[in-house]
Amino acid sequence: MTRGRRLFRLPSIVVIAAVAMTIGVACGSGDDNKTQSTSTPKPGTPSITQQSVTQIASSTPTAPASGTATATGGGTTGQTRQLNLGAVLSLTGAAAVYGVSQKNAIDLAVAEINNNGAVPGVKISLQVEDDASDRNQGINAFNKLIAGNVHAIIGPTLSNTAQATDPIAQEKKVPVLGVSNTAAGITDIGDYIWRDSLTEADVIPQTVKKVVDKVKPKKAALLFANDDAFSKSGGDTMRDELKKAGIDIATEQQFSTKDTDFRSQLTNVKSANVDVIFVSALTDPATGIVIQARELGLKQPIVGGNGFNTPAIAKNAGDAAEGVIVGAAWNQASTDPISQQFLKNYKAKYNNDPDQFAAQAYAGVYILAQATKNADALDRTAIRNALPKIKDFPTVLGKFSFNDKRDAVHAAVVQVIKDGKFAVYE
Ligand code: 1QQ
Repeated sequence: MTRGRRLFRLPSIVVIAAVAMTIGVACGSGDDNKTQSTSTPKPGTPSITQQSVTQIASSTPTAPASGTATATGGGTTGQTRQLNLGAVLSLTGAAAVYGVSQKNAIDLAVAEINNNGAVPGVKISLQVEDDASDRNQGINAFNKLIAGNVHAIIGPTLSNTAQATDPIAQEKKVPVLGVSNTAAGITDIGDYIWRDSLTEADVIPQTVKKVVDKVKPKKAALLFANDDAFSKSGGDTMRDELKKAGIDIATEQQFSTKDTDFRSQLTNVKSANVDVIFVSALTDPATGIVIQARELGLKQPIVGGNGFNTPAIAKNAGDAAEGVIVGAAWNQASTDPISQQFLKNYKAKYNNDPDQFAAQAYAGVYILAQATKNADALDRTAIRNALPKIKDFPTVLGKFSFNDKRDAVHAAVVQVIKDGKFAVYE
């Protein structure tokens, strides 16, 4: 029976999403440009004043909501549920390139849902808080949103911050959906903590396998930041997977996320004569390492972890970034109609391409809206309890499910930077 319903639901949701998103391009600009212009720092620009933005749901749908409700066979006739959604994002600070991309995508999804009835029966009131890429600011943002009665929180951008914020939400029984946390152990914090972001442990085995097939390395170097939860966890996973593949890790080098000069570590890498260089780092150190490695004459393939999944790497490292390999949860080459439509709508609204972080954040809004629709009641616990029912749910990331550890299940892709863009590494 579940299967029958699913088969019925799949095509109609795809069609509705496509229709709603098309309308979204035409009418989703006014409101969002306002929040957009108040809260979008230039990627990489440090220390812009911390942001807090509230975007209240528009009450007048512009799409034929009754028609879409009939088409899904959804059970919410007449009554609209308002999901009070909080988002804690790194709009400033070291992780701003990821957070700004996430905010853009969340605004797009909220506009589609509020203005076009993309999830019939659900509207969203969105409150975005900037955690400034900092644990303490993240804690303040979580406390503020929880006291303000949000039903659920998306974020925070960094695993490093999630380690500090998520126990607060768990204690207060507020569901959290991480959309970019990839470190090990985040969902172990408790049964209110979920994520739609594939972990490093999900993605890196596939990346290593591809690199082994194509590069056939015998010796590797491993570099990672030792003061960031994601960077350390990614480094651990890379080490495990390289060992499993029988590759000798000839040298391990550590650095801090704030470092800008990696020449001593890279000089050690140079004398180790390796075949491939693995790097687990956030965008700024990742960019510095790529540039300085090439300056020092290191020509080996560089393989990054999730921190490399931003166009900022190619933009800021230029030619030095060509050939960099990174596993991801999404690539714009996906032929999935939801993905194609998302790409079109995002480009129309923001005049640039979305990245993996945008796709995951966009999927996160739809997942929480769908859970709100399916929930037995409109409250935190009911929404949390509806999350396990998200199974083979059509999203921009492909068919999406949660596993029994509340982590994401969907296909991953290995990418390579080619002509300044992420192409599929084949
Ligand atoms: C994490 C990450 C970062 C690269 C996300 C922005 O994966 O902190 O978990």
